[in-house]
Amino acid sequence: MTVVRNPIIPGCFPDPTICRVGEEYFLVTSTFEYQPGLPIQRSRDLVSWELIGHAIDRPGMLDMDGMASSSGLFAPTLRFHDGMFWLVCTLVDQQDASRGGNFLLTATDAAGPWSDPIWLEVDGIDPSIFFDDDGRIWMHGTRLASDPEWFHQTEVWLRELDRETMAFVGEEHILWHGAVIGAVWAEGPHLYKIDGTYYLLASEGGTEFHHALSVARADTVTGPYIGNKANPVLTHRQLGHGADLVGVGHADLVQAVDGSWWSVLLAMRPYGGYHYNLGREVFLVPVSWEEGWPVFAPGLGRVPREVDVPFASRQTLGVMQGAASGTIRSDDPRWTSLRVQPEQIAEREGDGWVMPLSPATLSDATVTAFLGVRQQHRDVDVVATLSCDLVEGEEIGLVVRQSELDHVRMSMSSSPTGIRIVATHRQAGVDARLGEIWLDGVVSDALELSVRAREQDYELSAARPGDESYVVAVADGRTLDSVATGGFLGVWFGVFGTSNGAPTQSRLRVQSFDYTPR
Ligand code: 6LW
Repeated sequence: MTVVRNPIIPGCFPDPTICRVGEEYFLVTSTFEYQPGLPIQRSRDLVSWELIGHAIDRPGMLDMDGMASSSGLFAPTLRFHDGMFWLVCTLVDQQDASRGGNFLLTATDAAGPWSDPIWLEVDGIDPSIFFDDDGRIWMHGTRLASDPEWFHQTEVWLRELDRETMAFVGEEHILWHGAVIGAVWAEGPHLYKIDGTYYLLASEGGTEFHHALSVARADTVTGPYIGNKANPVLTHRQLGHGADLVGVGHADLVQAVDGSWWSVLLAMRPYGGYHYNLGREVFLVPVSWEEGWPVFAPGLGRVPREVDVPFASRQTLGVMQGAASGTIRSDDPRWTSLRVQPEQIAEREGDGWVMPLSPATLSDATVTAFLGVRQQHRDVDVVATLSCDLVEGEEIGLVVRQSELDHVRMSMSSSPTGIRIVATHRQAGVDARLGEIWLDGVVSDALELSVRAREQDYELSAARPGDESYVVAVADGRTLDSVATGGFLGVWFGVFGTSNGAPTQSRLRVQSFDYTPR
């Protein structure tokens, strides 16, 4: 027995999609307003994952400027066919439906380079792509039903894609509205052909508490698709809000090298009440086949916290799977920025960064001077060593971020009487002061800002390196998760610098950034 812990990838990595190429597995997740976008992770045992690149990793691939938080890159699908990786995804602007759309990228190496986006003439979200064994390519996805019978009824559509022109051909087919009458958001569809039968896997109920996984099958790709009598085949919604895992859904299937079947899916781990600050994380579930239907977590019917993965490498056990730990150097692929690539707003300098301050602030849904990483552990210490020759009106600092509307930021500014450090809680777009301290000196000397997260307490403090540290405020994390704020994301820790609207020449030096799980 080789027992591994779920989640296999902690932190905000929603909507996992997976494919296998030979002995390697590749997995991609949604990234919304963060860039680089669509992280590509690779594994040889489904358990230990390495971030090898991002599909959206160069300036100009997508225009996300002005897109509010939880807009941006939604659920992708990754497949390998004919010597090539195919990735389909949606760029969503929740405020302006005329922007974005569904697109396709290809690459011969999953680590990149990926092609520029090829835009597809179809609305909706959650595109997926299926390569039939007769050579035909079928795109599918979900969108609000054109003639709905209930609120937020959606339809899963299917249409053939021409390999040469990458354009749709033939008529469209509607395959599925969900397994349950009244089901909202039948989404995240994926088609497979297994032993001559076509299977449609889809989630429904919305990607929160009522999320559920259903399956249907057909003899021909265009249907009709008949739902499994056991639908929904996997959900935790019957367990109530006190369950250790909630929101199970958005699954993809993969057959391992040894012939066994597995599903990756998302779920959330609430703590400190019904709040899941780490966002939607990636879980691994064994799948068996009975009477022509997949059975998820056979004999259990729930997402297990421990999974026996017989082929998992023993070396990876006990290692923090897929997680950040220690100093995060500037060449680490886990760094993200908002709406543009990190290289567009900052320069690497040794292990750290130099980031020009931005007139835009963290409260603006635009490009701003921000660099951050996901919170992947409930209990963690984050310490940033920052310095800057600040001009009056400018601030640099550390933020615990959900969005431009909801975050807790600790800002330093300079004055003739010393350094002022203020903690501000922005909630639903309204700022409130949480705490304030003053230190002697100027900010051009390095200062350490830290967040000590223990369950839902986020303690913010400041210190001169090697000196006593002063607590500025303790924020309640229950105000920062998507249960409290809406949206699709988990919490990020980041550094920022703003001139609050004024022209600026100032540059923030991020000398170091440590992330240490406790
Ligand atoms: C995604 C949808 C969903 O497009 O949430 O979990 C949406 N499912 O399929 C955003 O992640």
